[in-house]
Amino acid sequence: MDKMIKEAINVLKENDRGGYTVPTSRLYPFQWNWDSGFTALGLWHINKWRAWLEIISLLDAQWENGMIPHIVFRQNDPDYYPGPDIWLSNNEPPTSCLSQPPVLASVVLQMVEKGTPYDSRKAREIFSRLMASHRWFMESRDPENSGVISTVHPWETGRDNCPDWDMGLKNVEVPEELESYTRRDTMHVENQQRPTQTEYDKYMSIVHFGKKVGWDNNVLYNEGPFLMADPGIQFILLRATKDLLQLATHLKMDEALNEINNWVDLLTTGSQWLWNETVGGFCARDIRTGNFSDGITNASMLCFYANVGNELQQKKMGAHCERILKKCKYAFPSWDPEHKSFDKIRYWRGPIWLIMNYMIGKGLREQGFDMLAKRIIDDTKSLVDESGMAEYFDPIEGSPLGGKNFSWTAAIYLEMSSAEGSEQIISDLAL
Ligand code: 9WN
Repeated sequence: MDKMIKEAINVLKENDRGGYTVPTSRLYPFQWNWDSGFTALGLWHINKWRAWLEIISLLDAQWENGMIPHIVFRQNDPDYYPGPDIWLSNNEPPTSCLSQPPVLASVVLQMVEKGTPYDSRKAREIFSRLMASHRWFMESRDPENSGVISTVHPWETGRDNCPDWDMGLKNVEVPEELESYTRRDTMHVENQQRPTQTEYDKYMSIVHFGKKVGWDNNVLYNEGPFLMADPGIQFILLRATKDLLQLATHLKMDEALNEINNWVDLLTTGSQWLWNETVGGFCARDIRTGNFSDGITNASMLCFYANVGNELQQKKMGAHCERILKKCKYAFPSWDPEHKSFDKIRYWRGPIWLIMNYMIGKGLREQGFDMLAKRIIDDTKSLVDESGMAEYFDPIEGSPLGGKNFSWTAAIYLEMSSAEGSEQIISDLAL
């Protein structure tokens, strides 16, 4: 255990690029949005100031309209495609032109709750930035004020090639003028563990469309090639909004309370639109056709984290959780192992992601599903103890997949170890 704690600390130190952390070297050589959020949780146990810096450096790239971009390019790097010269964001620092699941307010609240008066001061400085980013989601990704948050690109969901998006991607046409390109990801990770070429062509086609319309969010919503609702973004945003409310109360930002309370109500109502009666669970949904995805994912399980659903719905989700755990040696797969599209090694079509486990475990515990929470947290720690700080893991074999020495894996390991009493060991080993 001490050995792995030391290794986790080293991973975070090695991936530090001076004020921000890359997810892993070579494969992802830039700063990613939700990666930095989770990484800050781990850094906090090593160096509190450095944890705040992780968040401040990400917010430094926030757009004027409030959007926190999904990638920040502080230097070019030929190891990744598509880089800054493809996105052409026309701002400083250059960024991608989409966002990612908004975990920041939850991370900041946690740092403040566990922290010192100094942490409250920092949070006060960044509170209005967080408000602006939530406002951006509520306005740009839900222009109809329905409480259902849309997403215009699978990359924005952070669960890039999950079968949830297959139906939406089917309608994306690859334009003839799409420039030819060379993928870099498959030079670092085996093909079978990454999205397919067809999926990549569609990802790039959406980027092509976005650029053509100057990333106008209204056009993307009304005419864009892809428009789906993601239980991941919906539940993470709802949880983060509730956390923002707590933060506002704690920091005495009373003038913000009304607006945040309205968002909580709206998102709670909108979340019901994701309930798929046929599956008996929360699923992704195509906003234009109303068609549902038919699989339970690790994002569906975030209903507990957001505390969404009535008693019966949560009971049904608990039953899905139990059923799925029985099918896997390790928890929690990104796609239902009993579904025909399950693929235990291909990225978001089966493998386990520690950040998702962290949020699922937390939610289950808060809603009183203690046994399920324990299984998920125990499995998460075992995966790292047995297979190291991989990007993702095979839920049947437990083997490491994707990139190695991964920042958010290391960070979640530290966060979970600290929750179980290793706080002192971590700070001793961090010296
Ligand atoms: C595209 C960095 C990111 C994560 C995402 C994960 C993967 C990128 C990619 O890596 O996405 O954003 O190139 O595959 O899907 O969740 O933030 O770790």
